[in-house]
Amino acid sequence: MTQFEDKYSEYRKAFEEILTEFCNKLNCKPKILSESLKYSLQLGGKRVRPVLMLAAGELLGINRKKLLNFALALELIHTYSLIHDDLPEMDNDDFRRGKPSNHKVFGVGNAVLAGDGLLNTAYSILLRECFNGEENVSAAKYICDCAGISGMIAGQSADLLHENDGEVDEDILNFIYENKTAKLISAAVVTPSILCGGKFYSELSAFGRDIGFLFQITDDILDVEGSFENLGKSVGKDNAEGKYTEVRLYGLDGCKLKADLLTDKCLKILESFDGDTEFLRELTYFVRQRIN
Ligand code: GRG
Repeated sequence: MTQFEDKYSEYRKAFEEILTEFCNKLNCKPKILSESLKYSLQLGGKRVRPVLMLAAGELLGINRKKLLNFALALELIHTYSLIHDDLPEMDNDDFRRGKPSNHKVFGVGNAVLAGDGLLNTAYSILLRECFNGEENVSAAKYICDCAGISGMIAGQSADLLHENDGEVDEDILNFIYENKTAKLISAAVVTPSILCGGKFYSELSAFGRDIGFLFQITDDILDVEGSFENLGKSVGKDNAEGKYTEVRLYGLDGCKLKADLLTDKCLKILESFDGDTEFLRELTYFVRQRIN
Protein backbone atom coordinates (compact mmCIF):
# COMPACT_ATOMS: atom_id res chain seq x y z
CA MET A 1 0.00 0.00 0.00
CA THR A 2 1.17 3.54 -0.72
CA GLN A 3 1.29 6.12 2.05
CA PHE A 4 -1.86 7.69 0.54
CA GLU A 5 -3.74 4.37 0.53
CA ASP A 6 -2.67 3.73 4.12
CA LYS A 7 -3.96 7.09 5.26
CA TYR A 8 -7.19 6.74 3.25
CA SER A 9 -7.94 3.41 4.89
CA GLU A 10 -7.11 4.81 8.32
CA TYR A 11 -9.67 7.63 7.88
CA ARG A 12 -12.15 5.22 6.36
CA LYS A 13 -11.76 2.76 9.22
CA ALA A 14 -12.25 5.51 11.81
CA PHE A 15 -15.43 6.54 10.06
CA GLU A 16 -16.74 3.01 9.54
CA GLU A 17 -16.38 2.26 13.25
CA ILE A 18 -18.96 4.91 14.09
CA LEU A 19 -21.10 3.85 11.13
CA THR A 20 -21.08 0.23 12.31
CA GLU A 21 -21.97 1.35 15.82
CA PHE A 22 -24.87 3.35 14.35
CA CYS A 23 -26.07 0.38 12.29
CA ASN A 24 -25.81 -2.03 15.23
CA LYS A 25 -28.03 0.21 17.33
CA LEU A 26 -30.73 0.49 14.65
CA ASN A 27 -33.74 -1.31 15.91
CA CYS A 28 -36.74 0.00 13.98
CA LYS A 29 -40.20 -1.43 13.94
CA PRO A 30 -41.07 -2.89 11.53
CA LYS A 31 -37.77 -4.66 11.07
CA ILE A 32 -37.75 -4.12 7.30
CA LEU A 33 -37.02 -0.44 7.94
CA SER A 34 -33.76 -1.19 9.78
CA GLU A 35 -32.89 -3.75 7.13
CA SER A 36 -33.37 -1.37 4.23
CA LEU A 37 -31.36 1.40 5.94
CA LYS A 38 -28.52 -0.96 6.79
CA TYR A 39 -28.56 -2.50 3.32
CA SER A 40 -27.63 0.78 1.62
CA LEU A 41 -25.32 2.04 4.35
CA GLN A 42 -23.31 -1.16 4.44
CA LEU A 43 -23.03 -1.78 0.70
CA GLY A 44 -19.69 -0.01 0.77
CA GLY A 45 -18.91 2.99 -1.34
CA LYS A 46 -15.75 5.03 -1.24
CA ARG A 47 -16.71 7.12 1.83
CA VAL A 48 -15.00 10.01 0.13
CA ARG A 49 -16.99 12.69 1.98
CA PRO A 50 -16.14 11.41 5.50
CA VAL A 51 -12.52 10.89 4.43
CA LEU A 52 -12.34 14.46 3.12
CA MET A 53 -13.86 15.74 6.37
CA LEU A 54 -11.40 13.89 8.59
CA ALA A 55 -8.46 14.94 6.42
CA ALA A 56 -9.49 18.63 6.41
CA GLY A 57 -10.04 18.39 10.19
CA GLU A 58 -6.53 17.02 10.69
CA LEU A 59 -5.09 19.83 8.57
CA LEU A 60 -6.81 22.32 10.87
CA GLY A 61 -5.77 20.48 14.02
CA ILE A 62 -9.28 19.49 15.15
CA ASN A 63 -9.81 16.54 17.45
CA ARG A 64 -11.26 13.80 15.24
CA LYS A 65 -13.96 12.96 17.80
CA LYS A 66 -15.53 16.40 17.22
CA LEU A 67 -16.06 15.53 13.57
CA LEU A 68 -17.34 11.97 13.55
CA ASN A 69 -21.03 12.75 14.07
CA PHE A 70 -20.90 15.39 11.33
CA ALA A 71 -19.24 12.86 9.02
CA LEU A 72 -21.94 10.31 9.90
CA ALA A 73 -24.74 12.78 9.16
CA LEU A 74 -23.14 13.69 5.83
CA GLU A 75 -22.78 10.07 4.72
CA LEU A 76 -26.40 9.37 5.75
CA ILE A 77 -27.54 12.30 3.60
CA HIS A 78 -25.37 11.13 0.69
CA THR A 79 -26.74 7.58 0.96
CA TYR A 80 -30.34 8.84 1.05
CA SER A 81 -29.66 10.84 -2.13
CA LEU A 82 -28.33 7.75 -3.90
CA ILE A 83 -31.35 5.64 -2.89
CA HIS A 84 -33.76 8.29 -4.17
CA ASP A 85 -31.67 8.97 -7.27
CA ASP A 86 -31.89 5.28 -8.26
CA LEU A 87 -35.71 5.24 -8.11
CA PRO A 88 -37.63 4.60 -11.36
CA GLU A 89 -38.98 8.17 -11.43
CA MET A 90 -35.50 9.64 -10.96
CA ASP A 91 -32.43 8.09 -12.59
CA ASN A 92 -33.96 4.60 -12.67
CA ASP A 93 -30.90 2.50 -11.90
CA ASP A 94 -31.16 -1.15 -10.89
CA PHE A 95 -27.66 -1.32 -9.46
CA ARG A 96 -25.67 0.64 -6.91
CA ARG A 97 -22.27 -0.19 -5.47
CA GLY A 98 -22.34 -3.46 -7.40
CA LYS A 99 -25.56 -4.74 -5.82
CA PRO A 100 -29.26 -4.36 -6.64
CA SER A 101 -30.49 -0.86 -5.78
CA ASN A 102 -32.48 -0.42 -2.59
CA HIS A 103 -35.85 -0.36 -4.42
CA LYS A 104 -34.98 -3.56 -6.31
CA VAL A 105 -34.59 -5.37 -2.99
CA PHE A 106 -37.21 -3.70 -0.81
CA GLY A 107 -39.63 -2.16 -3.34
CA VAL A 108 -40.14 1.48 -4.31
CA GLY A 109 -42.25 2.43 -1.28
CA ASN A 110 -39.72 1.07 1.20
CA ALA A 111 -36.85 2.71 -0.69
CA VAL A 112 -38.58 6.10 -0.47
CA LEU A 113 -38.98 5.52 3.27
CA ALA A 114 -35.36 4.37 3.66
CA GLY A 115 -34.18 7.62 2.05
CA ASP A 116 -36.57 9.66 4.21
CA GLY A 117 -35.41 7.78 7.29
CA LEU A 118 -31.73 8.45 6.58
CA LEU A 119 -32.36 12.15 6.00
CA ASN A 120 -34.43 12.47 9.17
CA THR A 121 -31.84 10.67 11.23
CA ALA A 122 -29.05 12.84 9.82
CA TYR A 123 -30.96 15.93 10.94
CA SER A 124 -31.50 14.42 14.37
CA ILE A 125 -27.74 13.77 14.70
CA LEU A 126 -27.00 17.35 13.62
CA LEU A 127 -29.60 18.72 16.02
CA ARG A 128 -27.97 16.88 18.91
CA GLU A 129 -24.62 18.39 17.91
CA CYS A 130 -26.17 21.86 18.28
CA PHE A 131 -26.08 21.44 22.07
CA ASN A 132 -22.27 21.52 21.86
CA GLY A 133 -21.84 25.21 21.10
CA GLU A 134 -22.44 27.91 18.52
CA GLU A 135 -19.85 26.68 16.06
CA ASN A 136 -21.64 23.33 15.96
CA VAL A 137 -24.93 25.11 15.25
CA SER A 138 -23.32 26.94 12.30
CA ALA A 139 -21.73 23.74 10.99
CA ALA A 140 -25.02 21.83 11.24
CA LYS A 141 -26.85 24.63 9.42
CA TYR A 142 -24.20 24.68 6.70
CA ILE A 143 -24.64 20.96 6.02
CA CYS A 144 -28.46 21.31 5.98
CA ASP A 145 -28.23 24.19 3.49
CA CYS A 146 -25.89 22.25 1.20
CA ALA A 147 -28.29 19.28 1.21
CA GLY A 148 -31.50 21.28 1.00
CA ILE A 149 -33.61 23.35 -1.35
CA SER A 150 -30.79 25.78 -2.08
CA GLY A 151 -28.37 22.91 -2.53
CA MET A 152 -28.53 19.28 -3.59
CA ILE A 153 -32.32 19.19 -3.96
CA ALA A 154 -32.24 22.29 -6.19
CA GLY A 155 -29.55 20.65 -8.32
CA GLN A 156 -31.54 17.45 -8.68
CA SER A 157 -34.69 19.44 -9.47
CA ALA A 158 -32.89 21.35 -12.25
CA ASP A 159 -31.43 18.07 -13.53
CA LEU A 160 -34.94 16.60 -13.84
CA LEU A 161 -36.32 19.77 -15.40
CA HIS A 162 -33.69 19.94 -18.12
CA GLU A 163 -33.10 16.26 -18.86
CA ASN A 164 -34.87 16.38 -22.21
CA ASP A 165 -33.59 19.77 -23.39
CA GLY A 166 -32.21 19.63 -26.93
CA GLU A 167 -29.23 21.84 -26.20
CA VAL A 168 -27.00 22.10 -23.16
CA ASP A 169 -26.68 25.55 -21.62
CA GLU A 170 -23.42 26.10 -19.75
CA ASP A 171 -24.94 28.20 -16.96
CA ILE A 172 -27.66 25.65 -16.28
CA LEU A 173 -25.11 22.84 -16.33
CA ASN A 174 -22.92 24.69 -13.83
CA PHE A 175 -25.95 25.27 -11.62
CA ILE A 176 -26.77 21.55 -11.67
CA TYR A 177 -23.20 20.41 -10.96
CA GLU A 178 -22.59 22.95 -8.24
CA ASN A 179 -25.80 22.11 -6.39
CA LYS A 180 -26.33 18.42 -7.10
CA THR A 181 -22.77 17.32 -6.41
CA ALA A 182 -20.31 20.02 -5.38
CA LYS A 183 -22.17 21.47 -2.39
CA LEU A 184 -22.31 18.25 -0.38
CA ILE A 185 -18.66 17.49 -1.14
CA SER A 186 -17.78 21.04 -0.21
CA ALA A 187 -19.62 20.64 3.10
CA ALA A 188 -17.16 17.88 3.97
CA VAL A 189 -14.21 20.29 4.01
CA VAL A 190 -16.00 23.47 5.12
CA THR A 191 -17.54 21.84 8.22
CA PRO A 192 -14.15 21.45 9.99
CA SER A 193 -13.34 25.08 9.18
CA ILE A 194 -16.61 26.29 10.72
CA LEU A 195 -15.96 24.14 13.78
CA CYS A 196 -12.72 25.96 14.43
CA GLY A 197 -13.99 29.49 14.00
CA GLY A 198 -13.69 29.82 10.21
CA LYS A 199 -9.99 29.01 9.86
CA PHE A 200 -9.11 28.82 6.12
CA TYR A 201 -12.83 29.17 5.33
CA SER A 202 -12.48 30.76 1.90
CA GLU A 203 -9.65 28.44 0.84
CA LEU A 204 -11.55 25.32 1.92
CA SER A 205 -14.79 26.55 0.30
CA ALA A 206 -12.95 27.10 -2.99
CA PHE A 207 -11.16 23.75 -2.72
CA GLY A 208 -14.45 21.95 -1.89
CA ARG A 209 -16.25 23.54 -4.83
CA ASP A 210 -13.49 22.69 -7.30
CA ILE A 211 -12.97 19.12 -6.12
CA GLY A 212 -16.79 18.72 -6.17
CA PHE A 213 -16.93 19.82 -9.81
CA LEU A 214 -13.98 17.58 -10.58
CA PHE A 215 -15.82 14.69 -8.94
CA GLN A 216 -18.89 15.24 -11.12
CA ILE A 217 -16.85 15.59 -14.33
CA THR A 218 -14.96 12.38 -13.63
CA ASP A 219 -18.36 10.78 -13.02
CA ASP A 220 -19.38 11.88 -16.53
CA ILE A 221 -16.13 10.58 -18.01
CA LEU A 222 -16.60 7.25 -16.23
CA ASP A 223 -20.10 6.94 -17.63
CA VAL A 224 -18.44 6.81 -21.06
CA GLU A 225 -15.18 5.00 -20.32
CA GLY A 226 -15.86 3.11 -17.09
CA SER A 227 -17.10 -0.44 -16.57
CA PHE A 228 -19.94 -1.94 -14.55
CA GLU A 229 -17.39 -4.13 -12.75
CA ASN A 230 -15.48 -1.13 -11.41
CA LEU A 231 -18.35 1.29 -10.91
CA GLY A 232 -20.96 -1.13 -9.58
CA LYS A 233 -23.67 0.73 -11.50
CA SER A 234 -24.88 0.94 -15.08
CA VAL A 235 -22.67 2.79 -17.57
CA GLY A 236 -23.49 4.61 -20.82
CA LYS A 237 -26.82 5.84 -19.46
CA ASP A 238 -26.05 9.55 -19.81
CA ASN A 239 -25.53 9.28 -23.53
CA ALA A 240 -28.36 6.79 -24.11
CA GLU A 241 -30.80 9.07 -22.31
CA GLY A 242 -29.43 12.33 -23.74
CA LYS A 243 -28.62 13.55 -20.21
CA TYR A 244 -27.39 17.03 -19.42
CA THR A 245 -23.65 16.48 -18.98
CA GLU A 246 -20.28 18.10 -19.61
CA VAL A 247 -19.52 15.34 -22.12
CA ARG A 248 -22.43 16.52 -24.25
CA LEU A 249 -21.28 20.12 -24.00
CA TYR A 250 -17.49 19.79 -24.41
CA GLY A 251 -16.96 16.24 -25.75
CA LEU A 252 -14.86 13.63 -23.95
CA ASP A 253 -11.52 15.30 -24.65
CA GLY A 254 -12.88 18.69 -23.61
CA CYS A 255 -14.03 17.14 -20.35
CA LYS A 256 -10.65 15.60 -19.67
CA LEU A 257 -9.00 18.94 -20.25
CA LYS A 258 -11.44 20.61 -17.88
CA ALA A 259 -10.79 17.89 -15.28
CA ASP A 260 -7.02 18.56 -15.58
CA LEU A 261 -7.57 22.29 -15.15
CA LEU A 262 -9.72 21.72 -12.07
CA THR A 263 -7.06 19.39 -10.66
CA ASP A 264 -4.47 22.15 -11.07
CA LYS A 265 -6.81 24.66 -9.44
CA CYS A 266 -7.30 22.39 -6.42
CA LEU A 267 -3.54 21.87 -6.08
CA LYS A 268 -2.92 25.61 -6.32
CA ILE A 269 -5.42 26.31 -3.53
CA LEU A 270 -3.69 23.74 -1.34
CA GLU A 271 -0.41 25.64 -1.73
CA SER A 272 -1.88 28.48 0.32
CA PHE A 273 -2.11 26.35 3.50
CA ASP A 274 0.72 26.31 5.98
CA GLY A 275 0.05 22.73 7.17
CA ASP A 276 0.76 19.35 5.59
CA THR A 277 -1.53 19.09 2.55
CA GLU A 278 0.09 16.00 1.01
CA PHE A 279 -2.95 13.77 1.63
CA LEU A 280 -5.40 16.29 0.12
CA ARG A 281 -3.06 16.69 -2.89
CA GLU A 282 -3.05 12.92 -3.39
CA LEU A 283 -6.81 12.81 -2.89
CA THR A 284 -7.22 15.36 -5.68
CA TYR A 285 -5.21 13.11 -8.04
CA PHE A 286 -7.25 10.15 -6.81
CA VAL A 287 -10.52 11.90 -7.78
CA ARG A 288 -9.08 12.84 -11.20
CA GLN A 289 -7.86 9.30 -11.90
CA ARG A 290 -10.56 7.31 -10.16
CA ILE A 291 -12.06 4.26 -11.83
CA ASN A 292 -14.96 3.86 -9.41
C1 GRG B 1 -32.40 12.50 -4.93
C2 GRG B 1 -32.32 14.70 -3.67
C3 GRG B 1 -31.69 13.73 -4.56
C4 GRG B 1 -30.46 14.01 -5.00
C5 GRG B 1 -29.68 13.12 -5.84
C6 GRG B 1 -26.41 12.43 -5.50
C7 GRG B 1 -27.41 12.76 -6.52
C8 GRG B 1 -28.41 13.81 -6.19
C9 GRG B 1 -27.48 12.12 -7.65
C10 GRG B 1 -26.55 11.03 -8.00
C11 GRG B 1 -26.20 11.22 -9.41
C12 GRG B 1 -24.76 11.20 -9.56
C13 GRG B 1 -24.20 10.02 -10.24
C14 GRG B 1 -24.01 12.20 -9.16
C15 GRG B 1 -22.55 12.20 -9.39
C16 GRG B 1 -21.77 12.40 -8.20
C17 GRG B 1 -22.11 11.41 -7.21
C18 GRG B 1 -22.86 11.94 -6.08
C19 GRG B 1 -21.73 10.14 -7.35
C20 GRG B 1 -21.93 9.12 -6.34
O1 GRG B 1 -21.14 9.39 -5.23
P1 GRG B 1 -19.90 8.47 -4.84
O2 GRG B 1 -19.09 8.14 -6.07
O3 GRG B 1 -20.64 7.17 -4.38
O4 GRG B 1 -19.19 9.11 -3.71
P2 GRG B 1 -20.17 6.04 -3.36
O5 GRG B 1 -20.95 4.83 -3.78
O6 GRG B 1 -18.68 5.85 -3.49
O7 GRG B 1 -20.57 6.54 -2.01
